[in-house]
Amino acid sequence: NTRTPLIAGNWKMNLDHLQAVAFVQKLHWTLKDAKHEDGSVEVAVFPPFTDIRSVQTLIDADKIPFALGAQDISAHDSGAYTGEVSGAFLAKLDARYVIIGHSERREYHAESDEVVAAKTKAALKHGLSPVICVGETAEDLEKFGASAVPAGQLEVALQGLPKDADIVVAYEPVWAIGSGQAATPQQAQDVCAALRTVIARVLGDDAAARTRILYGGSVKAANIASFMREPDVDGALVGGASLVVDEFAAIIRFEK
Ligand code: G2H
Repeated sequence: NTRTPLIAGNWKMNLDHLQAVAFVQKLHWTLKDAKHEDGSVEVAVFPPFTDIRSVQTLIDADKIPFALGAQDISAHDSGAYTGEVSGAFLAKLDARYVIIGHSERREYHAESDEVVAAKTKAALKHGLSPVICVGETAEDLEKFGASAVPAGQLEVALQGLPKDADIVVAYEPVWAIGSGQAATPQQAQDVCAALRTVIARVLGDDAAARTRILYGGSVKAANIASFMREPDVDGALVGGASLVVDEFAAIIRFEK
């Protein structure tokens, strides 16, 4: 396939803006001459909102080839929504991506599939590429198998999108997040293939062939290659391991 692998670092609520700048600078030095420089791998970092301006300034000044993303977005454009952040503001900071419906948002902020769908539309409206997160809990896995819940979540998120929508999908089994226990490459492949079928059904074959589907959940340097060998896994959404320069650099340098 012709999909460019995407290695995405979801920092969650870690690194203030000073730490963020130091981290990105160090990661860039560590990666000098790595393959992301020639565009064969795309690297994106997802800092907390308060860091985005600082990271953007650094990336811009030093011509660092990392894409920038946010961890959440408001479903609204502007107005009386205390504490929320508009996609319009993120776009002005050159953010290219936004994570939507991460399981931690679904769990701690009661984000429903409908909220995820509304935020997905808001992202696209402002020219951001939504990284739509789906995944099953341990309980879902036992009751329904691996694919049913994430496929259902994705189906709702994709309703009404244009066929050429620029989206990314992240499969993150909830039981594998931050647990140290990643899915097996075969499990990840099976669900990512099922998700690609959902994209084909809702948005068509071209969208399915073009859209990158990431695996997330305890990805580290030691297991990245095994996931990247799978035909329907186009990259990784990395949490804990994206906070350690050498570890994240090694993930970006994966060899199949
Ligand atoms: C899943 C993942 C990043 P971790 O949440 O989104 O985190 O790699 O720490 O399991």
